[in-house]
Amino acid sequence: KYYKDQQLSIIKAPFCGGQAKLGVEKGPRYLLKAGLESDLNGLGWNTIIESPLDESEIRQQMVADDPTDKYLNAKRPRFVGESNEKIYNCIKEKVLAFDRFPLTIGGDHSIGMATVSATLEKFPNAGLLWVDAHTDIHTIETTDTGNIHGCPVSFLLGLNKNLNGVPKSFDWVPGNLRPEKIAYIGLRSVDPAERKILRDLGISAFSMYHIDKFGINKVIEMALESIHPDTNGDGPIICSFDVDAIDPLFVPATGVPVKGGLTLREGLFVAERLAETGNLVSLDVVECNPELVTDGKHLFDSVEAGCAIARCALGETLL
Ligand code: 4U7
Ligand code: MN
Ligand code: MN
Ligand code: MN
Repeated sequence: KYYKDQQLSIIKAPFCGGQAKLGVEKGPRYLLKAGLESDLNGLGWNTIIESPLDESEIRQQMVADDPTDKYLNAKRPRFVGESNEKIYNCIKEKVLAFDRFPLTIGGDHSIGMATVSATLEKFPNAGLLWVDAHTDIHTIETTDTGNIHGCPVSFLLGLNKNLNGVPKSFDWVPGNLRPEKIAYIGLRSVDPAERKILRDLGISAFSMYHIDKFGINKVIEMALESIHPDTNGDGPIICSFDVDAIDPLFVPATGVPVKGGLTLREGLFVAERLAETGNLVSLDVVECNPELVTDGKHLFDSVEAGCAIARCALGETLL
């Protein structure tokens, strides 16, 4: 509906600076090695791969650990801001400018500030579905861990007003997403300061409690209605899917696992339901960290789940 004849770009976002654990920069390479591109070709998508960041350079920069790159409570703000600006420009200039669907594979979830910002410029009316165990809405002042992968939503909302210490790093972020356009699905780890932001801004949040109470289908319906209230849920949808929304039983290879999550089927159903709407305009699959496993089965399960999310959201089970 929103793009030319099944043209899609896979944007590799091998970034790890939004959190502390090495390895998440390997996510894109592992998802591709598992056959993601040919799977999507099999579904009829014409694909191009974009690489705005170099995996080994990112890893080296992470290991080198510049001690001056800190601001307020945030760790590595310049690294995060400058890397994300590259992802943002790539998606705008090489993907959306050519009416291609952006599928961004991470990488840590700080990249959501780039992917969502870019897509919103093309689809200003889009709603954002943030599928995650966490709300990722800390500001650089409220974050306790200092990990900016827990902050991208606050950047999208323009909540970080005091960026004087890192003036150039985030000046590309429009920060004009309206709180009414966001809905969360899968929550089960929300810090007190995040809870306050959610409540103050009246953001729609569907936790695991709501999924148990209403069922996943009803929750998705409620989430879509809340981001597009005037059209019964119909309108462009941006989905940023953190694999940790799914229970660590199914996706163990992720940086901040929280028990009690979506079953694999519930997670894939979210993706399938989005495909069914025909309204998906952008998808991120993030936070798969191939280094955080001890046995090969866990690695395979996690990478395969990441690929399956993308395939389902892009029509696999609709055929
Ligand atoms: B992810 C956390 F404290 N809230 O701020 C934080 F629990 O992108 C976790 O969803 C953030 O994986 C998780 O560090 C970020 C923590
Ligand atoms: Mn998460
Ligand atoms: Mn996240
Ligand atoms: Mn095992």
